[in-house]
Amino acid sequence: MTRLLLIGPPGAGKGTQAVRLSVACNVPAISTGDIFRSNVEQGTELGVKAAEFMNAGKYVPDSLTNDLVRSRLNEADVEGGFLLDGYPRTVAQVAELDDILAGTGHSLDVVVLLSADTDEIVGRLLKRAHEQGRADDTEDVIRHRLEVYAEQTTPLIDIYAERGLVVEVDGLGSVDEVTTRITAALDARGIALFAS
Ligand code: B4P
Repeated sequence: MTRLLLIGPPGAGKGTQAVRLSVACNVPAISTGDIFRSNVEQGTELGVKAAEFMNAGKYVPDSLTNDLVRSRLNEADVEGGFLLDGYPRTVAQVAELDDILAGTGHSLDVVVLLSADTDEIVGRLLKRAHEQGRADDTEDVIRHRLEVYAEQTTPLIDIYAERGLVVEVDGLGSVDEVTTRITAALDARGIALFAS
């Protein structure tokens, strides 16, 4: 019955770790980035609107993002818990999530803050650009995404830290090492873990 958030700069490894933590915590992972990308690929109305922002390294407007998450968090499979990867990313999204959770009578258990320095992040994303050709992984767009993160998402760290929810985990090292660090931090907070 774990409800957790994964926050961190682009390229810190949120998506990579979310897949593993979803198994470790036995909850569905919900990645707003993945949902937007899938809508872009399918050419939906949401995808067309989202692509304009994503390709420029901007956040998709809160109005679009909040509706999407509200409807996803009302689905039956998240009643027993969830992992939100990359949401919330703005102060307005925090308020929206608070409201959604208040409506369900649940609260968050932990916010995992995955950290990584800028050079490492830029290197990883340029590598991903080479491998996957994502439109938001060019160097200029990556730098802009980092600025947007610093401006709009870092204030969330204090908000959740004041609630006593944040565990910071170093995102440098191999994917396995980072997973081990996160699961150890969750275990130390009494979060139930399942064997993968
Ligand atoms: P995301 O999909 O969340 O994109 P991201 O931040 O680049 O992904 P992530 O951080 O998960 O990448 P990962 O480290 O796993 O969002 C994309 C866009 O969607 C946003 O820019 C925004 O426009 C929009 N969006 C999403 N959510 C939104 C919201 N709530 N509000 C508004 N807009 C929103 O992977 C990076 C690379 O590093 C990969 O190639 C991976 O293989 C590699 N890697 C991972 N861990 C590694 C390790 N330990 N060592 C070496 N490489 C590693």
